[in-house]
This record gives sequence, C-alpha cells and structure tokens, in this order.
Amino acid sequence: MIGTKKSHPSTFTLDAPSEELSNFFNEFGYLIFPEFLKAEHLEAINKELDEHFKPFWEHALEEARGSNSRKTFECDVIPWHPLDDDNQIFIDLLQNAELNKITREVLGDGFIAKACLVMYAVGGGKGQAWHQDCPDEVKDAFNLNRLIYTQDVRHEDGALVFVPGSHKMGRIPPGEAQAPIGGEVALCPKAGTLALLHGHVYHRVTHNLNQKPRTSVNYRAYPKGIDPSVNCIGVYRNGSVNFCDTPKYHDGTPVMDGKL
Ligand SMILES: O=C(O)CCC(=O)C(=O)O
Ligand SMILES: [Fe+2]
Repeated sequence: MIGTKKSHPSTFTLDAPSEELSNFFNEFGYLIFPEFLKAEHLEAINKELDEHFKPFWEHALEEARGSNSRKTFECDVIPWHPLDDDNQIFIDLLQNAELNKITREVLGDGFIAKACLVMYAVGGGKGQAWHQDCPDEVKDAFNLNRLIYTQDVRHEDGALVFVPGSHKMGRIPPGEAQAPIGGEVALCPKAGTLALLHGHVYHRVTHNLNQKPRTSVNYRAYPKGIDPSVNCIGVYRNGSVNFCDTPKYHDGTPVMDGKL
C-alpha cells in the first residue's frame, strides 16, 4: 500500500491481531508493548530488585568491571538469575498468560522459555556494546529476548538502540562498540514496557551517564527444537565470543553449574 511506510520504533497494544504481530515481527525483528505491566505489579518487582541489588550499591561499578570478559566487551552490568533463587514474583511472571500468548504468536507452539536474566546496568557504566546474541548463519537458531523494563529509561540512562530488520542482514559489520549503524533507532522504554527482540537483530545499550542504575528483566525464549546453547556464542562487531568455553553467560559472567 502507498503511504504506509512504518516509523520505528513502532508500538502495539496487547489486543492487536495475531497476524499483524507475527508479520511485523518477521519483517522487523521486534515488537514493543508500552503498557504491558501495571504500576502495582511494577512496584512489587522493583521491591525485589532493590532488595537483591542493595548490597552492590556502594561498589557497583567495580563489581560490574570485575570480570575481564565484561571489560573487553564493554558490558558494565551485574546479572541476577531470580528463578535460580526461587523468587516467586519472577516465577509468576514467567507464567504470565499474556506474555506466553504473545510469544506463541511470534515463535509458534512448543517454544522453550525457562530462564530469566536480570541485567543491572550500573550507574556511570558503558551499557552494552553492539552485538547479536547468537550467530545468524542458521536462520531459525535464535533466541527471542523478552525484555521487561520496570522503571522509566531515559536516553541518558541507557537507551536500547537497534536496527529494525537487521535479523535478515547477516553478520553485524565491524566497527566501534557504540558507533552508529545506518537505520538504527533508539527505544527509551517507560516503566511497564515489554520489548521483544530477535537475537539476530543488531543491538546495543548506550552508556549510562547517571549514577542511577538501569535494569532490564529478560525472559529469553527459543523456537521449538532450538537449544538455548545457541547463546553460547555472542557476536560483536570485531569478533565472536564463546561464552560457554569457561562457560559464561551472554554478558560474560561465569556460569557456575554449566546452565545457560
Ligand atoms: O537491556 C537491554 O535493554 C538489552 C539487553 C540485551 O542486549 C540482551 O539481553 O540481549
Ligand atoms: Fe543482547
């Protein structure tokens, strides 16, 4: 149709027709739902996050930079796996009916979703360098990031910058960690936003210029038959990293029990 050029980032409501959601995701590799969680629910989650990260407040930047691999890939984050701690609020959210309905529309039946990774991007940190979460050589072997933002994120806290449609553009081109790539758009999500992002889409998180930490909650999912170990290899502009050699998570943290 003439005159219907999309502006990015586009947003959707939860009642959008399934076909519209899956077509948009297939073409552009993302979907954003600005009002996914309500204030009351956010308050309860933020309470858990505050409690967990309180011990890090004093020395968050040193903690985030404590690992060499995170230094190399310019990811100043402290991770947390709340499901490993049997945290009920995060277990409930994994089972959220709306989240699972939207995921089914994008990935189809039989998708795999078992983990939750909270990324606490520390105040004054470098956010995350440009990357693809896994190699793009096998089209169907990808993770779906299901990112929930529990507080407003301003550009200066760390915008999620990505290139719509880049899941079909091959390997991310060489370049600097945060240098702009043509077609990129920035998302500064409000509290309660759910952003789905295909793991082959080129993306980065800009520097956190404040002392206020910036948190994302990621319930990664995989299409039926795709092993979560696809995330062993992170693809950066100037090289890939095998996080599973040691093994390590996507963000460089060593995995103690070999689980991704
Ligand atoms: O925190 C974000 O906004 C994005 C994190 C990310 O790149 C990822 O989880 O793969
Ligand atoms: Fe990522």
